[in-house]
Amino acid sequence: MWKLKIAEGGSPWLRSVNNHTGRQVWEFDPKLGSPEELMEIERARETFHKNRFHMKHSSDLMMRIQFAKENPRDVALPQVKVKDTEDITEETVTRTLRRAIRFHSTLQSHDGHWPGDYGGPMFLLPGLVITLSVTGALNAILSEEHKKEMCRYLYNHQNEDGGWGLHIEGSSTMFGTVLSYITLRLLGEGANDGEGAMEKGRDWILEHGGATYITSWGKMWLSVLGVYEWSGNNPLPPEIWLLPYVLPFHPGRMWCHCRMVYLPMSYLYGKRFVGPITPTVLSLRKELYTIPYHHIDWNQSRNLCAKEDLYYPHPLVQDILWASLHKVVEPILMSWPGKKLREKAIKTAIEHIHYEDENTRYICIGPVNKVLNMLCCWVEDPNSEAFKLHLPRIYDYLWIAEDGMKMQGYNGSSLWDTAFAVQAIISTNLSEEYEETLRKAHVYIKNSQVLEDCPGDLNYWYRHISKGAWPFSTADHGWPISDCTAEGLKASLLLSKMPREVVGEPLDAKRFYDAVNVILSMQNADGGFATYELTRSYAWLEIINPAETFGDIVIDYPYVECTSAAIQALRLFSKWYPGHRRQEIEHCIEKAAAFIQEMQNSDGSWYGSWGICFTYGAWFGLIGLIAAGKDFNNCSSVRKACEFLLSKQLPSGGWGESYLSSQNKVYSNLEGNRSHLVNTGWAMLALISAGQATRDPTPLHRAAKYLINSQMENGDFPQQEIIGVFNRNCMISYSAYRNIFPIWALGEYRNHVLQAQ
Ligand code: LAN
Repeated sequence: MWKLKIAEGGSPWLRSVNNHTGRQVWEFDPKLGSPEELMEIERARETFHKNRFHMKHSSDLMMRIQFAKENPRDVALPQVKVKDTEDITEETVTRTLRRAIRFHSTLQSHDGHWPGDYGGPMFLLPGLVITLSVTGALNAILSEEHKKEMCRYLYNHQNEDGGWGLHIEGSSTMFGTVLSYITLRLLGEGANDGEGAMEKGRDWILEHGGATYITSWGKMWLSVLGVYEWSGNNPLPPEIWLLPYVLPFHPGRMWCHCRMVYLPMSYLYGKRFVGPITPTVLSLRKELYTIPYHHIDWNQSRNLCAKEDLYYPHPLVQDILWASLHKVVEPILMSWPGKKLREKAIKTAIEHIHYEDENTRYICIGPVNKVLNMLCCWVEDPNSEAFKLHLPRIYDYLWIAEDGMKMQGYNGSSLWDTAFAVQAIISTNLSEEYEETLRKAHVYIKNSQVLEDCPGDLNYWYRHISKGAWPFSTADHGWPISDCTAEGLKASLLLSKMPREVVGEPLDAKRFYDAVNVILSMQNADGGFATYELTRSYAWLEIINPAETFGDIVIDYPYVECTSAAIQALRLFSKWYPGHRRQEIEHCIEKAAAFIQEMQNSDGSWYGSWGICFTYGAWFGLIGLIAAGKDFNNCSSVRKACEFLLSKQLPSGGWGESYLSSQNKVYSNLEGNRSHLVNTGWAMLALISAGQATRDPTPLHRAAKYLINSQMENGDFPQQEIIGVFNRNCMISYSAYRNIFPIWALGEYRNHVLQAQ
């Protein structure tokens, strides 16, 4: 049976700054599991498989089954429901909350965090499997059980038309389909296996023009594997790293995720690296194309992209730029004396790769550069220590649920979920009943703060300060993020005001000051906050975004959420530490609030945000303004935002946004106008903070009813549609949100709506 292990090292090649706090790794042990447990898991798998076209999101049941065994709950409180005609009583809400928090507490791991499935994107696992195949490490790293579960995952997420999407709920794309198909083949599936599934996948590819129509990132992966020629790629010259920083398109000015992904890509491109040509590779060359491989016009293929994949089409200037680089500059750099420059650029690139690896303890900033960096280390030297240090960190990205084994979008979302869970529990005013949970969470948050800046000259490495920041996942990952720092700070400030015999020692004031310092250092001149760094260049740079499937990736844009989180954290901090950098903080908050108002659309909504656009934007937008001292009476932005939200409430009482909201920047309900627990939670939190209860509590009662009635027998809430998003077009799972947001919203509802009546 599979078992989730928390905060364990176990390999001499693993490095950690805090004894692996937050590390989550699944291991297979054939000796584990009673027949009943194995049956329960099998049943969960079968149910998922049976409903897979209709319910594409798994419910993270492998972990939940394990934790239910490990942390049995004391006597469960009986369930409560509210009838349509009935009013909600305080007793009902309190009971629902107790049941929900008790349940959620059983999902907490011993190091204090809430582990969970952070899957969703379908293009991540292929990068790993291609890298492992090319480096010959596949069988050493993936057991037969791993491979079986990965195949299960891929088959489970094949769409009815035979293709695969960019993410689990997306319609089929060439990027998703070709990569998933290849991954299955590399994992050992034959071209006609899967009871017709492989054939259907291949048909999808061929009917849509063949693999030359894959997006640019796909072209890169295919070239590495040897099933596509490098001359069919648009140039990714590593020489860009040698240019002066004053140029607006210097990679040091780009969004760190974009910079960190194109860095190893440019190394591989500069070397034109191709893995060993195996019989499978030769066979794939035949399987993926409509014409014989050696007849393909690679120059023409550079700019092909299936219409299903095209979210951000290349503007003409980009095509001209790539064509001139391809035809004029590349030939120079590939032959003497231009080659000298190429060698220098490649050396610079690998230096930056090593720096990133070392300073994330080989986790890397995300799943894409993780595997690309690992590949580059192997290409540089297959026997290198760096490659060995990379290998055990692969498991940090793998997660298993009843739909199979996937590669996650990060090495977990642990700090983020823990900071939210703490705030949710505290909001209920029932904290004294959950002391143990809060104490453990406190330990986790304290252990996850980043204590040092990265080494060396930060400017040389294009790095912002990190000391005092909180990351999204673990301290070993260590990249500082503006809103994670803010949420970490808020949660630890709240905990510092609780009795220390109960929740443990508070953080030293100095560590709060460090966090405040990070937040203040991340404000842009326009008042807004981006994600990991200051915004370092211009939005027009998006014209050179070559990734057809992603929007808004080139620079780190300021966002309403990050800005709002900063306001809230600074406000809370100032309340309890009024003497520290007061004026700077006031000034920062004022500018940040102005930015939030500036970002609001004329209909009162906010987009340009990370979550599913509108309800998430409204939650942060409104709470930020309120924390900055605006209110319904003195601020028209607040009024407009409330109106906007109220206009979107559904007959079923809640709110439910489709991922199309984010893609199209137009508010879109879920199919059938269904409500979604998480959207409903966000909308309630926003409205309650803006004083809706005193104006007209009816919409809040209706929403609360929906939340209460959705609770399941065991205190859990059902998993619904996928809720997170990045780069406009790709969805990502936040598996703890179905528990956190009903608790938080009902907590606020209990204290600010019911008790205020
Ligand atoms: C994340 C995860 C966390 C998230 C929040 C902190 C919630 C947000 O408020 C700011 C943005 C951030 C940090 C974020 C940005 C995009 C990420 C890093 C991700 C969604 C996790 C995975 C995604 C990353 C870009 C995936 C790799 C794909 C590429 C296109 C490089």
